[in-house]
Amino acid sequence: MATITEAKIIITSPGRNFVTLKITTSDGVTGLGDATLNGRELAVASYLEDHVLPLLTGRDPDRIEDMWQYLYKGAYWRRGPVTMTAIAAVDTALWDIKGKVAGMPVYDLLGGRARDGALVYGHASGGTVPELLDDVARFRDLGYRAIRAQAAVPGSPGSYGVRHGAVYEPAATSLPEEQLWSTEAYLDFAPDCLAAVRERFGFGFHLLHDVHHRLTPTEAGRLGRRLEDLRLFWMEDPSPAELQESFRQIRQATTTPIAVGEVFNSIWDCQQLITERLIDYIRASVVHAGGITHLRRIFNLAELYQVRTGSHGATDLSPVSLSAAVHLDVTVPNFGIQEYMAHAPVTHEVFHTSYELRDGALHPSPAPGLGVEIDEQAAARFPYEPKYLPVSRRTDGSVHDW
Ligand code: EZ4
Ligand code: CO
Repeated sequence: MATITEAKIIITSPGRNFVTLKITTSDGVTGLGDATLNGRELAVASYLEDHVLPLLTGRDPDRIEDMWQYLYKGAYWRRGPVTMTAIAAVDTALWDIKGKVAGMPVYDLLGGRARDGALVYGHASGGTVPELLDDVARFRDLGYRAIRAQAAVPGSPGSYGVRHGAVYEPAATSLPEEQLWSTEAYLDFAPDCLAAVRERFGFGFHLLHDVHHRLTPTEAGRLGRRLEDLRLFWMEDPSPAELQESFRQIRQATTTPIAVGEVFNSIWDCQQLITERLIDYIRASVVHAGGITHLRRIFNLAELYQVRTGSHGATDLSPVSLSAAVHLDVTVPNFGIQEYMAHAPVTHEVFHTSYELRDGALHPSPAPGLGVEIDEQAAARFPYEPKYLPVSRRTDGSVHDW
């Protein structure tokens, strides 16, 4: 029996911060897992370094489900983003190792491909509507078949999702930037802005929009109703989702499809949303929802209720978890779409990937495991930089959901 002989944490900042777990077995096989929790990176690094790595040496890397149960139940303290991201890193690394040992890509370990590639959506944005339209045109020219559209709201400088420079990266400052938010200005602007996209480009592609948790269920229902004729693929994170039953109100108000879940950590965060069909797409990710093992459980539950998948895939999810997501995406029958913000070129100096974007879809490579390797010497050239996500404040100075 092979055993785990070494496990280490690699913290690196090629373009942005990433925390990566690398596990090595007695047979010399290595596996990678993403452990990046944007803005709280070192908490997961410590959870792994101080409390999980000492448990790994000598254990059997083949027993992935047992490891998951051991780390989840064995901690006694359950769920939460830090714990679940740490478990995800171990889980993902063990799937990578199992694939390499078997000589199979992870999608074959998961039952084989149910589709050729994973349809992705790109992020178009603009400081003005004309700028947004130019950016949508750029994504159309690149062959994207699904595009998310976000633009700066006049009178609300803290609009979510607007790119400054080449890459959209909200965790950009060494202390949290405080941004001004006006729900009224947003609700006045968003329907006209999205209508301008359909007017110029028509309906021959999927159009998505991210509300980023900023509306009440009443406001979200009103927005969804106003957007119905634009036939969005989805309206993302219309409201914060701690109160799962609140989505019933949004659901009853509109037929615009609803997606939620990028901040979820476990199946229990979305159990009611799924089993009562309060959403159309579940956005939980490999890295923040307990790894391939747990995300597959969420996706399988969703399948029973005709809820499709739409995994989070912003650039703060490293190429390791993006690759893991694509391996899982191509196997599940209820796949919907995969978010894809291409990583900055400098990120690929550290993470060597093998998935490919073709015809608006990501295709995992048939290489054994996950098909991602880390260049540790390159990683050492990019030391950790403390960076925080912004904070939203309403026009009266009170804190709002960012
Ligand atoms: O704000 O990943 O749909 N994508 C998103 C992301 C999140 C970031 C937070 O770290 O909402 O851009
Ligand atoms: Co989002």
